[in-house]
Amino acid sequence: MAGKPLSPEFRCGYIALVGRPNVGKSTLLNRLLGQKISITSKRPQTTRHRILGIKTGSRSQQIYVDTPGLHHYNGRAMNRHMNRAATLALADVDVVVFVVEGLRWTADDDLVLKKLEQVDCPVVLVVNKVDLVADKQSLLPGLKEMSGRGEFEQIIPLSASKGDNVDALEACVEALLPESPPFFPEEQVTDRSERFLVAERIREKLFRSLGRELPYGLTVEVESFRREERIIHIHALIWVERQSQKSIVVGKQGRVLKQVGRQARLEIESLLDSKVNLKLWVKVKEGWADDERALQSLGYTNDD
Ligand SMILES: Nc1nc2c(ncn2[C@@H]2O[C@H](COP(=O)(O)OP(=O)(O)OP(=O)(O)O)[C@@H](O)[C@H]2O)c(=O)[nH]1
Ligand SMILES: [Mg+2]
Repeated sequence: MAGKPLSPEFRCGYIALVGRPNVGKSTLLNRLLGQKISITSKRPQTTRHRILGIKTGSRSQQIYVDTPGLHHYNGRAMNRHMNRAATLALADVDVVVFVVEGLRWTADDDLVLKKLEQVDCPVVLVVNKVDLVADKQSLLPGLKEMSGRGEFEQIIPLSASKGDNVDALEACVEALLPESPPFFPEEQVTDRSERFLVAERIREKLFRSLGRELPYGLTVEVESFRREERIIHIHALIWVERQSQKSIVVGKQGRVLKQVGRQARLEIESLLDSKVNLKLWVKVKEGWADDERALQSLGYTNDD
């Protein structure tokens, strides 16, 4: 694109990826972009913010918005923040991609469908994880049944983790974008800072290493980020809600924290293309995840 005149038919616009937790929205974003922008895990409620993934080609600039999973929640401030962030992402987009998991339909999918009644842009239904549908015979009637649940521009079965049929989604989305010059420079792939991406990689390793309950009570904050000629020094704080959680995150003789730190450092080195010295501390902030002010100070802001 650089230097070349833009074709008058160039398209550009925003595409929100929405759905209940754990259906594969972030995996799909990374697959569409061909690189890791959003963190993923087998635990629901991994994504906590809106995150842009920008893909610029010769015909279009597709600006995908990854979102937290919409869900019925128990009133905790963090869950409220996540649902609000996902809902806000529906405003002012050109296309909505509603992601569901195989042929399973749950109460949270209904919640998403209800939200979508308020949008007036086209909605594409993505049936993800088709690689897990054992009975392939059930796929066609299953898709037909799905089509009766709402007004969808198209229904696209795919596998985000294997990459099957993702190009069909991209072609569909591209055709639905308005003609417009690009909004972002062609080399920009996200709106998020290096600090944010680093904190997220650390959180991913924690989510993947820790047991079932713990991940929801922790968050990561990059306290300092200092670039030297050949190395970047990063200090990060892992905030937990209770003292007992701190010992779990640290592990026996510091083993868990050490392993998380090593895994995160390797990924961050490749992300930043530099040697990294990563130092992690675990700190307790009582009940931070249900405290609006604590949330704000830890980066969970209203417009985010
Ligand atoms: N088998 C299979 N697994 C998938 C596929 N797509 C995603 N997954 C897995 O599903 C889990 C959830 O994926 P995520 O991308 O984190 O899901 P999400 O919708 O972003 O989840 P939240 O951020 O919690 O809302 C991970 O373990 C993924 O590896 C797929 O196409 N096939
Ligand atoms: Mg996600």
